[in-house]
Amino acid sequence: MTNPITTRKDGNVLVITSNNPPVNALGAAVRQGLEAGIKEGLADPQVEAMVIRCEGRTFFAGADITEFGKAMQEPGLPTVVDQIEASTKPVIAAIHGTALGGGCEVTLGCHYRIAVPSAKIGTPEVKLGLLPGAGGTQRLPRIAGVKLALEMTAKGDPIPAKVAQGAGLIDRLAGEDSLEADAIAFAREVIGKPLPRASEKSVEADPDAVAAFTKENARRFRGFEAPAANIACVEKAASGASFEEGIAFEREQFMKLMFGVQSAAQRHIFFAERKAAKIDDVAEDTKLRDIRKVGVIGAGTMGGGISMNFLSAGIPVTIVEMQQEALDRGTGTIRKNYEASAAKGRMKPEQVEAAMGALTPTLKMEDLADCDLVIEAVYEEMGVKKDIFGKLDAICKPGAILASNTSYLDVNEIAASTKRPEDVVGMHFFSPANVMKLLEVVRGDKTAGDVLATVMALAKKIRKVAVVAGVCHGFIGNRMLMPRQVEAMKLLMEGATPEQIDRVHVEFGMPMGPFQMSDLAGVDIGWHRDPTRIESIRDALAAENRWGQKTKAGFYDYDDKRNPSASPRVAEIIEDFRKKTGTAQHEVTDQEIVERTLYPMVNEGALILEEGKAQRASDIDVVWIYGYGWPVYRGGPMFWADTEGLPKIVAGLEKHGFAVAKLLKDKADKGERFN
Ligand code: 3H9
Repeated sequence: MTNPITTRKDGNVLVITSNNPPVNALGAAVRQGLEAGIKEGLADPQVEAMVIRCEGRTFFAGADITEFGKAMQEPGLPTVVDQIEASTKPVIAAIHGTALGGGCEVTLGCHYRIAVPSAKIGTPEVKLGLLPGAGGTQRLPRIAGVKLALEMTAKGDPIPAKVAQGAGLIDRLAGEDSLEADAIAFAREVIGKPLPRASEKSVEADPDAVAAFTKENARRFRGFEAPAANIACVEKAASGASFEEGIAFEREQFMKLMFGVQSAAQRHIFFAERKAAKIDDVAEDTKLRDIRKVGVIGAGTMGGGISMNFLSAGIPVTIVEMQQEALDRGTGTIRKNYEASAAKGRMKPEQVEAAMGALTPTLKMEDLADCDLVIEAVYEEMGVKKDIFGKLDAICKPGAILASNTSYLDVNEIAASTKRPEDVVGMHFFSPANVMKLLEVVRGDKTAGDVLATVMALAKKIRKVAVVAGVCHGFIGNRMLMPRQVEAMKLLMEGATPEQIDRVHVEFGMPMGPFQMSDLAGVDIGWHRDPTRIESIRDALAAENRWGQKTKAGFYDYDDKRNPSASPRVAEIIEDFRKKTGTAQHEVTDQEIVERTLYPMVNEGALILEEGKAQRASDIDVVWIYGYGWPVYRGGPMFWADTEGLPKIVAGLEKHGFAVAKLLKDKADKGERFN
């Protein structure tokens, strides 16, 4: 393997350059090279200062995550950072792209930092269930103060170079195209000056910062272990402890997190998300179709949300409705949503106008003739969808991609209503479509490889995480939701309450439980609309206009601020059904709820894999993390099953009389895992 680190002398400055594509991760060879580079600079009497820089698209994006969990090769990153800081000749970090995690820590070890204005700096370790373990939690508060150190470490979002400069994290901004030269010039300026070393600084006291920050973010951090560990490390730095004591504490916390289940789960999702973008039988270099203009059919909640994704990415959208009133309402909602973002400071007024200016509302399907991609987002009825696709076939230009936002229906049947089934694909967005990150890309039997590849690439452009699913009822996500909802209803009949079942799910880490979800989505979804026909608890609720949050009553009662409370009326309805059906009652434990609502999801996931409807178990995990809010620290249902132990899942399913999927049973018997 060639050495990723090279050095060259520019007069009295040694330039140490890393070239380790794609993101200059700080793997063993890079660390060894950096150590050698610093030694070379120190040993060479002609060298009076050093610059550390990177080739390629970014400065070091962090430690090499693929090395985690394996035996660490020397030198470790903390040692390298210490060596840099201890240098008796000034070392300057020259930053472009993103200096993240260990990359940020390398810069904190340097005596000075210069960055291009477009660069970002941050410590995202918390998103991997970790903390900056190469001195970052101790050096950051010493340089940037306790408040910013808490923000950066416990939340993990990078900050732009300009903001970092304001906080003292960046000493100087370089020209966008002259970083190396500017860094060398900067290095020459500081030769002979006293060396500022972060570890020698004291932390400015900020006594209330930790308590205030913890309180402010309690909701955001619920269930996660890493934020508290990051906070504890910064608190240690602010406690008056010596740098060495702080580092020892940081190390102890880091190792605890590193070998914990949560970090393993979060690292799994980091790679799973990236793997999901790869389609096993479609070549990575497949030529993509050009998508310059998108059409959306339907200006309802879904169609509007879908349109916003493209408008926000600067891709013009033509939106079609049947009636002027619905069209006006839909475009009005899009504007209102953008203006709300602007009011919160997330967009500039001119960006709102630019997005709205790229939207063409129309009542004529014919106006879709020049679109490169058309997404149908009308209600779920096969007849209506087939009619629309038949018309699109006649209207759209050759090569246009025709997509359906269906969440359940057979994409093959929809495709068969056109003469170009190879151009037809499912693009299942999740509501609210402008917010939720997941996109299920449904691959029909005849969908062309370049159509799939184009849609996957487009997903990245509109900042979605895309997962390929095969055609089956409900695809990956909704198909797995079904057994959960069915069992939740059965548990109600057997003695559980909606509050108990929802609480168990929320304590597990889900944003809401099955009944809270029903109330949010609408209890009347799929209802036959005959109030005299009452065959289920749902029918009874719907007949009484208990349609969920929108009518302020569903499985719960709601006040004007949509705060839920247990409903005595619902308890009566449930009791009535229990008696009517003569369902045997027993005390339902929280553990039984887990076994009967979550284990069947794993079982369904195994069936989906068996049938080839998902490419890999990690794709299923990605669907549930980004589409339904499965807690990322549990790594998705299939990863969670692995951590619980597959034999335990199988035993639980058998105990409750479920038919266990063959793949799940086989894996459990062989001691294998899904991931
Ligand atoms: C850390 O630093 C711990 C230290 O504090 C303590 C040590 C003691 N390692 O995302 P992309 C791969 S923890 C290994 O698609 P983008 C990635 O898997 C680390 N591989 O590109 C992908 O591979 P493939 C803290 C990595 O342009 C390829 O690079 N740092 C790493 O959309 C391209 O990635 C972080 O958490 C890595 N660190 O985004 C930063 N990073 O092509 C993590 C990426 O085979 N990285 N890869 O699928 C990122 O956030 C983004 O990758 C980045 C670029 C923003 C840099």
